Amino acid sequence: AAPPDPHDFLAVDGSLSDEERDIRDTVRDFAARELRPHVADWFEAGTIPDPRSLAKAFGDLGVFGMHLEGYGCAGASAVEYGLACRELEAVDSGLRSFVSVQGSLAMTAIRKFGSEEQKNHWLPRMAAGEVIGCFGLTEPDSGSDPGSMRTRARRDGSDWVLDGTKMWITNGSIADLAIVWAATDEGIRGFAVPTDTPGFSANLVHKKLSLRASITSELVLDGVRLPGDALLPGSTGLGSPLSCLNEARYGIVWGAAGAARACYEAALEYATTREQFGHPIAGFQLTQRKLADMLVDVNQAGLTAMQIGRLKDRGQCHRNHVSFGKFACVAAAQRVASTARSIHGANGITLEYPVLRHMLNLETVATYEGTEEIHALSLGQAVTGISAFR
Ligand code: TGC
Ligand code: FAD
Repeated sequence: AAPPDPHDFLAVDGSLSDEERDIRDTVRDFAARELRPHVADWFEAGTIPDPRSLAKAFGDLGVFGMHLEGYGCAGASAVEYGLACRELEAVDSGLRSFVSVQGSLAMTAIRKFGSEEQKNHWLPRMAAGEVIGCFGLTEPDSGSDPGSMRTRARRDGSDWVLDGTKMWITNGSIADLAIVWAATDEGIRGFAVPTDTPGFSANLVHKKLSLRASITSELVLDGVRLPGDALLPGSTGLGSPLSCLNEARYGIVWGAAGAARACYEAALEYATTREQFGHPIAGFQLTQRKLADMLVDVNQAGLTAMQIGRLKDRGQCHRNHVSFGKFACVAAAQRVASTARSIHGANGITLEYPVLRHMLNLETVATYEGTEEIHALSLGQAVTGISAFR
């Protein structure tokens, strides 16, 4: 057998179909051309300077809702969608987030729970990147426990009136459409809220030290009056938003594997070219141990993502599989990013190299879409049958 490729040690990519490889390469090329050259500046600026153009470019690339069927969506497989997430997050978690929130959260909520009219009205333009969506579940006092939300929707004749505050909402200030989850007399339900509706406002979150190449906002709903058909009619209870989260968490499984890969590759390159004590630092045993640890984490994360993707394409992916992947791959990526940063020495703390940027981003990735602790408890419950959430 041939010796392993340091960049695909377990030859997992060798198992990709031609179509899967094409999609991976298309997104990889786009990322190298359109994203990687700018991302450090965006991170430093703490924003995406021209999010409308970026949305249009993502739309043209075909990654918004690419795994959804119909309504202008590509109907790609789970593995194909995962490969796209991996390539995007190898550049920056904030860019994968942009795609996750649009496709796996906002569009998925409409695809799963929307009326035929809502699907026809919103999805084709969202797939094209002409309409930007956000997904408002979290509130200032309701994060891991979204069932405790205070945002309320009450009926007034045939209208709905929404009051409340959502917090930490990705793309909230630039969105045309907010999917807002609110408590009603019939439990938690979803609403399609055009952001130009009177009473709706969004405020940027400033001073973030993580996910800086991403726009994060507070949403304020102050007597937002909506017609009856703004309700997503298929949404029934907390399980509805949580089922959208499964889709976004699935993308994170792959994305984290991408961030880990990018950090490992940067560290390998740096270690072989940086010399101290008359030798490349890659020649020191301690550095080789770090590279070996990273190699294992990167490949195990890649295998985990691929296996969960294959299960998903066979219709056998349970939400506990997704929790396993989010828990395992994000933790692996955090270890790899931290080790890669140490290999870079002082250079590692700058934006000239990607490692600290990934390390900081992964603090968010470990927090959103269910914290590390929440997924640990989901796995604990899965294997013991005992819930330790409350
Ligand atoms: P619990 O009583 O367990 O469940 C309520 C109902 O929901 C069902 N359910 C799920 N359904 C689908 N998928 C899942 N993952 C589900 N988890 C639970 C459950 O079967 C039940 O259904 P039913 O019919 O019996 O009523 O609910 P709980 O209140 O005890 O909470 C469970 C817990 C803690 C696991 C859940 O609330 C949770 O996942 N918390 C974390 C919250 C979270 O992840 N928020 C993310 C916000 S969005 C975001 O972060 C976007 S980041 C941007 C980006 O992705 O880039
Ligand atoms: P808390 O729930 O208050 O948790 C604080 C700590 O307590 C954590 O360590 C947690 O694990 C721990 N904890 C909580 N409950 C338990 C328990 N039962 N057992 C043990 N430990 C526990 N939300 C959206 O709805 N839409 C978005 O687009 C979105 N984008 C985001 C973007 C960014 C950059 C960030 C940082 C967050 C985003 N979020 C979004 C919010 C995110 O989903 C929440 O931050 C996350 O769910 C955690 O909630 P919290 O921050 O309120 O923490």
